[in-house]
Amino acid sequence: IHTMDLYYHIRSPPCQPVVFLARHLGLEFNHIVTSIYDPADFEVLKKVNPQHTIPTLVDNGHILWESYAILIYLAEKYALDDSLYPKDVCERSIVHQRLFFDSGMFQNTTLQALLSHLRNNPITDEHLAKVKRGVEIVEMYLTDSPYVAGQKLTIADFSIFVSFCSLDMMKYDLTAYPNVQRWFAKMGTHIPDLEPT
Ligand SMILES: N[C@@H](CCC(=O)N[C@@H](CS)C(=O)NCC(=O)O)C(=O)O
Repeated sequence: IHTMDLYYHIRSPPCQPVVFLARHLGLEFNHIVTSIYDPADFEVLKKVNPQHTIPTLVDNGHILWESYAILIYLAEKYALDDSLYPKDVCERSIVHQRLFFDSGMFQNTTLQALLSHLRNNPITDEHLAKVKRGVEIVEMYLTDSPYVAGQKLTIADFSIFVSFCSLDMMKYDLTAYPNVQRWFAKMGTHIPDLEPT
């Protein structure tokens, strides 16, 4: 079995869903630790991915970046069945809706909030309102469903879980969101060797 290269950094939230999904699927990566702040690493990354973002996957010459595209690729190519990325058109469309919600809004909102927190920069009320709106939307996804896209664990759970890890790291208060709390705790059971992020 060949190994895939993953350009990544442990402290990069967008890398984590990919690492967690790989663990869940039992896949192995050759991890190429890449600090986007290190000029030498940056040059190496830029040769592979002109957009120079991590995560970047290289699977037998096939180069892919954007964590969402990587999650879909890994699930389609390496999952034993279609439960993580359902083939049913309607079920799949809900997974896409959740992924695009994270991609278009929630990942960036939570990532910027975490960065402000870590740098001791003030977070504006407007930004906090956006975080809250995102959290409320996920609480709503989980109203009658154990997972964000319905009855089964899907790749959307991995993405949105990591956005909540960012909030968890900044000690964001989730007590008003019981569905999110229940789901967040359960997600740990789907990821072998979940380390504090
Ligand atoms: N939407 C992208 C975000 C990737 C991203 O922005 N990663 C950051 C590190 S946390 C990065 O590589 N920044 C370097 C750059 O944009 O030059 C994804 O989900 O993969």
